[in-house]
Amino acid sequence: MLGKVALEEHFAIPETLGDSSGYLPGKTWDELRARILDIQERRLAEMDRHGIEFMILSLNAPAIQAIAHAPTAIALARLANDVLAAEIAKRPDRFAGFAALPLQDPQAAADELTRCVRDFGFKGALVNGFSNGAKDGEALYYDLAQYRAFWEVVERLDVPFYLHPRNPLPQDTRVYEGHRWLMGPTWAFGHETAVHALRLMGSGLFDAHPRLKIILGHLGEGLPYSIWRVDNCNGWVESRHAYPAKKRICDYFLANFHLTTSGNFSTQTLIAAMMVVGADRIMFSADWPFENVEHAARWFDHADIGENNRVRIGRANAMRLFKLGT
Ligand code: GRE
Ligand code: ZN
Repeated sequence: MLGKVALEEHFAIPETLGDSSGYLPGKTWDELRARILDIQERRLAEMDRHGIEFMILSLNAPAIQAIAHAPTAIALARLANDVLAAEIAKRPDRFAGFAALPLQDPQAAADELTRCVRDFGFKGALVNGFSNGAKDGEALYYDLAQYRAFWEVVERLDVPFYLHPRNPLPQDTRVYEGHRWLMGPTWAFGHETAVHALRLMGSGLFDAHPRLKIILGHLGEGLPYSIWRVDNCNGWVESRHAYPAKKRICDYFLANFHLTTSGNFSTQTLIAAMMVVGADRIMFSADWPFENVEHAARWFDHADIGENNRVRIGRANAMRLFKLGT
C-alpha cells in the first residue's frame, strides 16, 4: 500500500543514544546506532521503498523519563525537541514530530508541549512511561493528582498523547529475576505500559477530561485481549470494582484510546484488536529502528483484513486524528 502513515518511529540525539543500547545483541549495536541517529538518508529511503509517505518522529526511550533531576530533564527535552523541529523543517512533506516531555515537572511539561505545538506544529507528545522522581526509586505515574493540570492542557491543545513503553525500575523487577530475557520489548515493556494505561482509566482522568486521546503501541500492549476480564471478572459479586472512575474500564478504552501496530505484526492479533476497538482506532506503525520497516510493511500490505480496513489503518485514521493534510 502506498501513502502509509507511521507514528511510533524513533530517533536519538547523542545525549540519549546510550539509552537504546543493551536491548539487542551487541553485534547489532553499530547497525542500530546508525539507524537511530539518521533521519534524512536511510530512513527516507526505507519509507520510499515500503510505501510510507509520512512519519511522526519521537525521541528514543526512556531518555527524558529516566532523568531524576527535573532541571536536567527539562533542558534535555527542550534540546531534543529543537533538534527534531530542525530536522522536520528540512522535509515537512515527510516528517512531523511528537514532543518529548519532562513530566518530572508537570508545569514544565505542559509548557514544553504548548511550545512544541505552537512553534513547531508538533502533533502531540510521546512519553516513555512513568518518570523517575527526585526521591530514590520513585516512579511517577500520570494518574497522580499532581498531573491533572497537565492533562487539562493536553485536552485544551487537542493533541494525542502516545504512552510508549519503558522497563520498570530495578526494584520493581522481582518477577523477572533469573529471566532477564523477559525484560524490554519481549514482555516487561508491554506489562508496564498496560498497567499504566489501566491506572489512567481507573483514576477518573477521563471523566474529568473526556476529550483526551491516548495512543498505545504494539496493538494495545495486550489490553484488547484482556479488557473484558478487567470489567467482568467475578461477575456474580455486586459492586466489586473499587476505583474512582465512573464508568467501566472498557468505556474509556473505547472512547479515549487509539492503538498502533508497532512491533506487533500478527494478523490474528490485529483482527482481535479490530474486533474489540474497531478499525477506526488502529493505525499502522513500524517501531523503526528497533523493528524493520520492511517487516512491518510487507506484513501489513498483505494482511488479510480487506482493502477498506487497510486504507483506514494504513493512512486515513492517522490523517484524521492528527489533522494531516489540512
Ligand atoms: C522501543 O520501541 O523504544 C524499543 C526500545 C528498545 C528495544 C526495542 C524497542 O527502546 O522496540
Ligand atoms: Zn517504540
